[in-house]
Amino acid sequence: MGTALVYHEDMTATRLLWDDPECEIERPERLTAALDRLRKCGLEQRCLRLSAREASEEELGLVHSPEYVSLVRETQVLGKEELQALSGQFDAIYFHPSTFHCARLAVGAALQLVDAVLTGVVQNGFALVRPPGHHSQRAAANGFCVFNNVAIAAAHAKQKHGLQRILIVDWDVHHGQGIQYLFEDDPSVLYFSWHRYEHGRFWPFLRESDADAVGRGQGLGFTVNLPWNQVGMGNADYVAAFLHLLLPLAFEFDPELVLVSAGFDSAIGDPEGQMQATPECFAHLTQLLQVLAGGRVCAMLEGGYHLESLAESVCMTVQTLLGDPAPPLSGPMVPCQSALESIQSVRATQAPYWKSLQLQDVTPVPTSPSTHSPEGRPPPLLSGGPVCKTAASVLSSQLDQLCLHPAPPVCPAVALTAPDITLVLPPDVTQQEGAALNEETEAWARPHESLAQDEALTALGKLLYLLDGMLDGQVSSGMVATPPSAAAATLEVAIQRGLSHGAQRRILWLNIRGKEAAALSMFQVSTPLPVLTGGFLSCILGLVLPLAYGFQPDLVLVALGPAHGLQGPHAALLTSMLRGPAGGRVLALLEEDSTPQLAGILARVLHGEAPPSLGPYSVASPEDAQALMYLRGQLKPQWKMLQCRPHLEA
Ligand code: Q9C
Ligand code: ZN
Repeated sequence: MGTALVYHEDMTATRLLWDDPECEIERPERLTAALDRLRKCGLEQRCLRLSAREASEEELGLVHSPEYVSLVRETQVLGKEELQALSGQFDAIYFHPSTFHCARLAVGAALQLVDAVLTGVVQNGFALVRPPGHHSQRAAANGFCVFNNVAIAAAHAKQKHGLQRILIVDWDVHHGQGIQYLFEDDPSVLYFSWHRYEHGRFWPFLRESDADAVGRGQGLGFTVNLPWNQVGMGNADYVAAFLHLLLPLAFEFDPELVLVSAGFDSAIGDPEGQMQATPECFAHLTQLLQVLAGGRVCAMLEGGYHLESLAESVCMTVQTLLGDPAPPLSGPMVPCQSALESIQSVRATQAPYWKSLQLQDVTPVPTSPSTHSPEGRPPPLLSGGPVCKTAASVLSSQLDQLCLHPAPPVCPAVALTAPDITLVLPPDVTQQEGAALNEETEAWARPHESLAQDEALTALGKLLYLLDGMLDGQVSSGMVATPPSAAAATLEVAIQRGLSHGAQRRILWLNIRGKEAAALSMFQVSTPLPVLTGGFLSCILGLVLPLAYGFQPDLVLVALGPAHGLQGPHAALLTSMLRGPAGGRVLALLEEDSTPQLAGILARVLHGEAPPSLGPYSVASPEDAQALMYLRGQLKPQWKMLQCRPHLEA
């Protein structure tokens, strides 16, 4: 199942016919620049191209009044003076004789995309459209938007496809107040928008763009506004907003479809947004959304006025929809204080409506955890104790030393409590899978008794071959199965090999194998991995991913031991999400008695396929929540991506 790209050249027709400095940035080149770049990068060719159709008036009527549709229809025959006069009746709007046609194509493109995804023609897609839609209201054009493309697509998904839960993620830098108004009392549409707000001093200057607008009636809690009160928000701020706010709610909501109001005026260089997030960030945001709704993600273009930044960001989004790994993020992964203030304020405002926000950070971090440590006292920080006795005992002294380094190359973070190898390789190297048993493998194996048997040696050879391929950039991700008796030694060799490969490497090692000795240091974290969906997700979103995004590893090693205790969908979700911070370089190490189904599901997510939905949300147990809160509290000073509130109370 592929990715659709919906477009029609006619949408370049509408343009500003008079002088208006506010409106001149919304120009035809926005579409041609994006499309040219998609072609140059070979991305357009990889998509299923769909030509946009015009939406019918009945479809427009799903959200707009008949009078308003007539008003726009009649602009087709107006002269320039009349168009300008009519445009003046709205805020930041220009009409052109082609506006009605273009705006109907934009809506039609959104509808075709939703239909293609919901009928299983494609997995996901992007609608390259103008005019944009998210400011448009039932009876008003606004902010360059004529018809509300995304809102009509959501109404259509409900009406024609019977969907009951649709998530709209509006990452445009402006508040999509049009979408908010249209769904504010509707609990079947969860609307999330972040936007430049500056305490109300930025367009559209609305009180209802602030964090305390949460919807009304049945829709209470289904409007989520994240106002940015400063410009300059960057990659760390956007990723933190997703991990600590949007994703907990989104998993709890469990959408059947994700619609993205994909405006790129929130990217670096944009004159409207004045933000700092790089185009790669949109690859990460896309990837983070693809774990929802079984990967059914439909992105529709909204704003984005810096042509280079827009084009590159569109490419990043489409490339990620196609399943490619997201490029690493640049810059320090440290959210700014203003971003944390905003995130914390929305979390507090929304907490009454969402279980996933409760029990987390609503009380001060306890000084003594009740359940975490077997001895009933907190494990000592920087104890340097082994993460896992079997696998890590030999490494622990080495790790202790590494902990002293300012940029330690190993982060064996988060020791959370197949028959032959399945390789995820580009087609041209798949054939060589058995070729790696050589002298070097034997040399690595020699110190380990458990690696003496042929079977273990063969697995090690394959692992080393894969590891080299990943670190050289020829292989994106991989999976290896080892005999259980050789697992610990194989893991150790993998880490040492990874560290000794070329320049300094950072490896994030997740060792998931059941009960562990409690251990906690800046670079060793051990915690039970909760099995309830809520506890599992808070552990992944609140601990594992922030650590991983903060650490920015060159490689993630996920070792699933015999007692890993994870259900297939949980393991798939974790593996899939770990591709993000590692540029896709995830190596899964399975012990051979793992089920073939698990190997299959992991192979698919490592390939870029969406993990299956986890299904209905079940809340974390108080013990799991407490243990997590304690760990986060201990690690927050060093790992800034764990923070989701400013540190004034510290
Ligand atoms: N300098 C979209 O991005 N002008 N619309 C704001 C502040 C209106 C933006 C002026 C911006 C409309 C879809
Ligand atoms: Zn915008």
